[in-house]
Amino acid sequence: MRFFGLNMLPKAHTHIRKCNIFQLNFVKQYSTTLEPKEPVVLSKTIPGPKSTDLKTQLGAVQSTGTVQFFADYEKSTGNYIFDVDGNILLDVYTQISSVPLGYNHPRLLNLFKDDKNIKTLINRPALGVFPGKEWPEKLQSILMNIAPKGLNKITTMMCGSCSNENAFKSIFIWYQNKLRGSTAFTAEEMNSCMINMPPGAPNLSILSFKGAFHGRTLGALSTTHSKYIHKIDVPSFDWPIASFPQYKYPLEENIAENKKEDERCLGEVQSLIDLYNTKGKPVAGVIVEPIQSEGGDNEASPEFFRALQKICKKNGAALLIDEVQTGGGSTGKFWCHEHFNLEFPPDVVTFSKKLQLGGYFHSDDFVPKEPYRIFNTWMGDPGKIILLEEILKVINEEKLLENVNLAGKVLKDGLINLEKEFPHLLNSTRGRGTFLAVNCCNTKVRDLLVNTLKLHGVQTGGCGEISIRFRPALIFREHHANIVLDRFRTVLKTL
Ligand code: PSZ
Repeated sequence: MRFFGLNMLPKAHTHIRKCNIFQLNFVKQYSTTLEPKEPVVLSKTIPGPKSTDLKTQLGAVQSTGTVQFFADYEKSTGNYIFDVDGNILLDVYTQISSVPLGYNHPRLLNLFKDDKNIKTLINRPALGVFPGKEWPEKLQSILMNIAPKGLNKITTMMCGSCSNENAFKSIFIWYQNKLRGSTAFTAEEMNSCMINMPPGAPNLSILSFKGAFHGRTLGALSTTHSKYIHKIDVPSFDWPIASFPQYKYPLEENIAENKKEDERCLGEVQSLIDLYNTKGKPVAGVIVEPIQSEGGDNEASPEFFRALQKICKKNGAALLIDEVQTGGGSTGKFWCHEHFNLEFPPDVVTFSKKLQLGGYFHSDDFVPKEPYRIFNTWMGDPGKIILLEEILKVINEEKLLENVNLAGKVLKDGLINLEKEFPHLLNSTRGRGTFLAVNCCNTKVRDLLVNTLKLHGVQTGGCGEISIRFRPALIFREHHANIVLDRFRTVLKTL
């Protein structure tokens, strides 16, 4: 077959090896991930026939409306996801932005040849009660090592939603603690909280932004506003929702207008804080994504975030930055908010996805004085920390953040060129590192492009109403960006 070879890879890092998956030559790159040279699509449709059969099988017990295809995770490798119909897609969506080192990275596979690691995996503790002897050291050397500057405490959790959910609770507890000072809980508080009434269950709120996505659990869902289908029929808190900036692109040609947009949104934040104060539901915290992801990859300027932090400080509200999707390096810095040069550390930073387990970093102030207030069975997972430790080593050793900036520049410049070639179809390329998106002229064209790109071997994702987003792994290189751009051009020409 014709599609494997060497010519698109940087020579110093590559050599070719026979590999018996399909008896094809695979390209070996960097710390040994074997990859096909380019995508292969064998089936006429995706899902192909085998995926369709499996969908029917799964449909007997589960809703399958969101399933795109069934993957073969034994064969998937590096930046390429293999499906059960023999299709090999260049994956620039990576399980909704959650795969840092691609598929079957040899360094991660190796970890589970170690008996000690297997024992960590199978003896999963209730970490809040019976942590293993290595847990304090692991938290210090792995998670605190990547803590956002100024945050010296960590609460580990499972997923993004439950991280936000518990972070909200920490913020409410912090807020009430400021009011209560050193006095003990009153009998009235203890009794009223049991029937969901104030003063024990106080009327506090979290301010969020239109277009935000912070999860689907009940508290987090009240701060999610990206699609009605996430929310309809589910009761929500009456919490304030401010506008998030909607910029005009290219940014450098719309500076004054975009600055006005920042001011409009920030004005709304302050007015809503005032309004909810008078309503008797003071804003205890503000939650914000550094780049709104599900809502359409909406960016806001560093100035916006710095001013938002000032508003929070002035009004005694905590600033929670949700780095569930942006955290872990794909914006070219480990945390996206590092791009903003905030005057103070954020109060809380939540994470999940690429970091394998969920949780939040915070300062001492957000540790409840009493035990057992922020708690659940697992409180994270030491098995996932084994993976995270190795992932962080590879990121450092292979300078993957530098790579993200290099590969991201190729992809971003290429998208801007495609915009110029196809101005009736594409506009508003934006983002940082490889965390990029482009707008299409309408939703129909966007959906068509995402689907046709897949049939040309590139798995992307839609976000918002009209955007295509790119969320490759950190091992996505310049030559992968060129493949994406070539295929994208081919697809655009067909419209
Ligand atoms: O439709 C969904 O449920 C999706 S699609 C992408 C996500 C969820 N992202 C999860 C996410 C996120 O992007 C941000 C910024 N905050 C919180 C979450 C929730 O994380 P999980 O899904 O782990 O609960």
